[in-house]
Amino acid sequence: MKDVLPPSVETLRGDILHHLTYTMGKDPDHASVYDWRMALSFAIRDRIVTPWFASTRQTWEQGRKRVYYLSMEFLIGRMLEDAAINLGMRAVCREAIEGLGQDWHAVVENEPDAALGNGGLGRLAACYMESMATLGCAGYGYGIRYEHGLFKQGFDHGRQVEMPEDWLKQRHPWEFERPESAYPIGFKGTVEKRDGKPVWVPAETVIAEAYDMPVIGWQGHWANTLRLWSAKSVNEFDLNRFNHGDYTAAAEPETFARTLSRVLYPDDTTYQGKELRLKQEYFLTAAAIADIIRRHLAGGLSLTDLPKYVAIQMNDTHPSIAGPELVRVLVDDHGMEFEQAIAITVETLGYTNHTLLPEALEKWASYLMTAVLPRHMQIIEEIDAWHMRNNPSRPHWVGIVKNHEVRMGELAFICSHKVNGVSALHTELVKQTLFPELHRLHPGRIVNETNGVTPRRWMRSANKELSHLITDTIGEGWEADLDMLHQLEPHVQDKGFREKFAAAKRSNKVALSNWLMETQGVKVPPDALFDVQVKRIHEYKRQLLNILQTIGEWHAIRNTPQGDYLPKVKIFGGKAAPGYQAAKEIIHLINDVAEVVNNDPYVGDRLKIVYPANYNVSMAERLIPASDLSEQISTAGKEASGTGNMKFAMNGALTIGTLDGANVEIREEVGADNFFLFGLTAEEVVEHRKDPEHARHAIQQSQTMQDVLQMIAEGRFSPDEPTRYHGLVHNMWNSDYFLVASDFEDYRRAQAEVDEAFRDSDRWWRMAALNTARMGFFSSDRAIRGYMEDIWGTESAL
Ligand code: 26V
Repeated sequence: MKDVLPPSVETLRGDILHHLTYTMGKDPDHASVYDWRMALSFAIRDRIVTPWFASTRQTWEQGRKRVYYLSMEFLIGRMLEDAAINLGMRAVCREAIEGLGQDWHAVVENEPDAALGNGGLGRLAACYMESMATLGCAGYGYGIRYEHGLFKQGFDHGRQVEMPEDWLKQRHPWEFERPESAYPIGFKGTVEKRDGKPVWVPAETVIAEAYDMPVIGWQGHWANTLRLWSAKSVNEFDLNRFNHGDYTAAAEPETFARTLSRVLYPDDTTYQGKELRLKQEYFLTAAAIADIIRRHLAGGLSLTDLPKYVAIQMNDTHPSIAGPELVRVLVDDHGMEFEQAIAITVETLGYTNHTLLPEALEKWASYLMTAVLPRHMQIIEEIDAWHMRNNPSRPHWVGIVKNHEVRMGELAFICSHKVNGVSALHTELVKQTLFPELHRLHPGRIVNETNGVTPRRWMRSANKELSHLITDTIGEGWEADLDMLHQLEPHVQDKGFREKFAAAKRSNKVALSNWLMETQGVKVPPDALFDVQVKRIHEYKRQLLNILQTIGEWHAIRNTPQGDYLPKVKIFGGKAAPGYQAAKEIIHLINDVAEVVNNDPYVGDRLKIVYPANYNVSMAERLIPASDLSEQISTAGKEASGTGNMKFAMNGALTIGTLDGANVEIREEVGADNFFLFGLTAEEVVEHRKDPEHARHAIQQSQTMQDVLQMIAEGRFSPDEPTRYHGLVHNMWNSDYFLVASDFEDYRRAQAEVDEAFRDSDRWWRMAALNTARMGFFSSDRAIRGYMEDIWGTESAL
C-alpha cells in the first residue's frame, strides 16, 4: 500500500475548524477543550478511513484468510496520540492545535481511557490488534462495548473505594455505529425435535449491534477493525404499555437487554459462576460467529473451506463456547454432519491460556449451562463423547464434563488445533501440570508464544526522550523492527551515549516528580532511585513482600539515622478486585505505611512512598518511562508471563525479579549481569510448601522480618486501630501460601545489590542501556508473527 503523507499544518487546521463547526456545532470562541479534542479526533479519523477501506477491499479482492481475535477484554487506553503517531502526523497535529490557541497536552489528556479490560490479558489484546495492523495481518478483533469499563479507584483513609467508570457519557469519536450489522442472540428455552432434528427454541432474545473502530498500524500501511458488540432489545420499547401510562414498564425490555453489555466484570482473580457473566460470554461469541459465517458465505465460499479462510483465536477460555456454537451453527443451521462439523471447528479454533491459578479456571455448573444454553450443553456432551471415542486411552478423570461441571479449559483444548501458553516457563507448566493427559494424547498441540508489547505505544509514544535518542543513534525504523535496538550495543560503551541515556531518564523522572507533586501533594527528589511496582493487586504478585521490605528500610533509617542511605521513592499502583479482601488489606497497609513514613521527620527525603489512585494505561505511560527499578516479584510458577516487565525493561529500567513468567526470558536476553534475580524457583516453591512450617522457619531466620511483623502487629502504622493487621500478621506466621517469608531475606539481598549498583552510576547506566538494547525480542510484532506462522497459517498482506 502507498505511503500516506501527513497533511500540512494549514490543511489540518482547516479540517479541525470544519469539524468543530459542522460536527460539533461549536463556535471556536466558545469551544471547550473537549470540543477541540473531538474536532481533532475527527480530523485524524478522516485520515484513517482511506487506508482502512483499502485494507478491507484488498482482503476481499485477494480472497485472504482472516484472523478473528475473540476477547472479553480490550484494554486500549487513549487513542488520539497513538493514531496520530501511527499516521506520522503527531507533530502536525500539535502544531495545528497550538496554532489554534490550545494546549496540546490538555487536549490529549482530555480523552478518557477506554478501560475495557482488567489488566494483562486485556492490554495484550490491545497490543496484538496494533501489531496485526502493523504487520498487515488481515483480521478483526471482537469484543463487548461495555457501557462501564473497569471501575475508578479512589482511596478513603487508605482504603480502596470503587466508583463507576463512565467513558461513554461523552461522545466516542473513534467508533462507527453499524445498526445494519445486528444479530439476534438467544438464551434459555428448550430443544425440540423437528423431523428428527434438534431445534433450539430460545426463551429470551437480545440483539447484538456492532460498533466498529479502525485500528491503524504503524505508518498507516494497513488498518483492521475492532468490532465491539452492544446489546439492544428486540422490541426496544413497549408502546402498548406506554400508551396505558406505564412509562417505566414500557422501557423494561430495553433495560433488561442492555444489562448484557452494561459492565465489565472487575474480578480477574476468581471465577464466580454468575449467570450474567456466562451470558456475556455467549453474547460476544455468538455475535462473532454469526458475523464470521455471514462474511464467509458472502464471499461465495463453502463452509467446508472455513479453516482455509478463517482462523479464530480465543483469548483465554472466556469465549470458549465458540467450539459448541460453531458446531451448532454448522449442524443445526447448515445441515452438516457432526463429525465433519467438529473437525472443521478444531481446524479453525486456537486457544491461548493465560493463567494456571485454579480459582481463575472457568467451570460452569452443568445445570446453569443447561438452563442458559440447552442446545450447547447437548453439543458439549457430544464433543466429550466424540473425544473419548477417538482417544480410548483417555483416563476416566479427564474430560469436559466432570462432577456436574463444564470445564472450559478442557473444552477449549479439545475444540482447538493449537493451544498456547504465553511464556516459555508457563507453556511448560501448561503441558506438565494443567493438561498433562491431553498433552500426551495430542503431542504437538501445545505451543509457546511468548507475549510481546507494542513499541509504538510503549516506547515511541510514551517515551519521546528515549525514542529521539534511539533514532539519533541508530536511525529510523526501529519501531517496526525492534531487533534493530541491538545496534545500540556498541554505543553503550560510549560515555557520551550513556550520559544522554541517563539524561533522557532524568527528564522523565522530573516530569513524574512534578506530576506527583501536583496530583498527590508529595515531593519526591528526581535523583532518588524510582522503584516501581504497578499491576493488579494480588497475593501472588506479592506487593506485600515489597511493602514489608520497605518497612525494613524505614526501620533501618530510624535505628541508625546517621547511616548513608540511598534516597529512594517506592511507587505503587494498581486496583484490587472489589470482593478480594486480602488484596484490599494490602492496599490499606501500603497507604498506612506511606502515611507514617512520608511524615517522619527523621526520614526526610531518603524514603518516600507514593500510591497514586486509579492506575490505568495512561498512568502506566507516565510511570514506566520514569522508572529505574521494575518490581517483578511474583511467587515463581504463578505469573503466566507478565507484560509490564517487558515495558519497563525496554524503557531502561532494571528488573528485580523472580524466575517467573517471561522474567526468565527477559533475563536470558538482557544478560544475567543486568538483572537482579532472587527467590525460589517454581520447583522449589512446590517443595517448600510440603513443609507446613515453612513460614515460621523462615521468619525465625530473619531478624528484620520479625521486627517488621512486630511493628505492624503493634499498630505502628494503624495507631487509630492497633489490631487492624493482626489477621495479616497471623497469616504470615501460620500459612503464607505465596511464600513471602521464604523469599524475604533473598529479596533484601537483591535490593541491597540494587542500591550498590545505583550508586555506581557508570555501571547503572551501562546496565540500563543494555536492557533497552537487548529487548527487541519482546515486540508484539515478533509475537504476532509467531501466531501467524504456528497457529493461524496466514501471511502478511503488505
Ligand atoms: C479471569 C477472569 C476469571 C473469571 C471472571 C473474569 C475474569 C477476567 C479476566 C481474567 C483473566 C485472568 C488471566 C490474566 O489476566 N492473565 C494474565 O495474562 C497476561 C497476558 O498473557 C499475562 O502477562 C499475565 O501474567 C497473566 O496473569
